[in-house]
Amino acid sequence: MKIVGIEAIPFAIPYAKPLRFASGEVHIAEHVLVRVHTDEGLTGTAEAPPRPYTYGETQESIVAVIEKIFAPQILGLTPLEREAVHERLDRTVGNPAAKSAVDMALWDILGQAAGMPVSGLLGGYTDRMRVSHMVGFAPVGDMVADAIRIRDTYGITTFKVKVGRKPYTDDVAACRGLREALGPDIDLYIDGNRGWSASDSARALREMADLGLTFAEELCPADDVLSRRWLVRQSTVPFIADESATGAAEVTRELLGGSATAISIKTARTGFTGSQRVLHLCEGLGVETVLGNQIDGQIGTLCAVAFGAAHRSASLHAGELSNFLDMTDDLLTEPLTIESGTLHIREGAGLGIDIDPDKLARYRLDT
Ligand code: MUC
Ligand code: MG
Repeated sequence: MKIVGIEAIPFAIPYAKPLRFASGEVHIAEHVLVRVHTDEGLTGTAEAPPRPYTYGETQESIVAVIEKIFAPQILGLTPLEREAVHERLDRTVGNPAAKSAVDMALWDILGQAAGMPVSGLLGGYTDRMRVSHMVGFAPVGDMVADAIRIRDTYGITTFKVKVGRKPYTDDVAACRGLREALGPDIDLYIDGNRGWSASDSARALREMADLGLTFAEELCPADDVLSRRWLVRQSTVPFIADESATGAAEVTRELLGGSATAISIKTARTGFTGSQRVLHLCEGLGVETVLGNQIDGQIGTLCAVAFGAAHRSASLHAGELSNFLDMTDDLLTEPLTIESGTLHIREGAGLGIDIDPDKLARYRLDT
């Protein structure tokens, strides 16, 4: 079975509720639907969500790199030759979302060809994950109301609070408001998207010492090398590297350099193949991971839960699988549902991604 075509289809779906955080904000999901076609009629599907302010990818750059650079290099290979595919994709540095979508679409083909779910092929640990929800910047009262609505509607009891604003005391007040409103049984952790200095981060962590946070993520830039190590040494909770650790080599550098003590794994950034490398590296080093979210739509979320549920260590903590709830619509024929704070993988062969043709026609930008 050979790869005979790759489509990169840009589409745009507005958010009902934009997400705001220290390194940017998202009002419209301007993603790319990636379809890999084979000569035996199987099609693998995945979604690439560009994050321009983080990795420099845009919707246009993803379409261009797939059509002009990646497709010509991998057409004619078989979906089993994943090492050869990655060798060719990795001649080009960067472009993580574009590479990941191609990788996950290839796994979808493998699952369909084998008649088995991708989650089972990856590891088959369980069929579901507990869900963690991100609370973006807003006045404290709105953040609290949002978290209560999400808890009461979907049964979600883990929240990642976006921090990194100046003054840092606004974020401390927001976290305190959330803890007071939600009570002691909720898991709360924070993500600064590099917005604070190391010294403000240290002060904020001290002032929130009584809030029972479970993790602190990317509070200050990893490029502030010595001050970040200084901060991580004094953190009393695992310090997650997210955008500073986008692959196995960076994960190794950040962990061995003392600039992180836990790792965020995002299938939108490392696909299934690279995410497995990172996960196994972390397992070998005895480092905790959290399944992150690159503000994925439902297709990306289905990929993320397939990966997280496949692995014991990836499913220990709640996975960030709920950003799609804030979108006005999506492309799946059968929408994802979160109940009792839990999201299930799709049974059946491959990833179980079934695209609604009318929705794709409505939201695609290339026709
Ligand atoms: C996160 O964990 O940082 C915001 C930017 C991005 O790339 O992902 C989100 C969430
Ligand atoms: Mg993050």
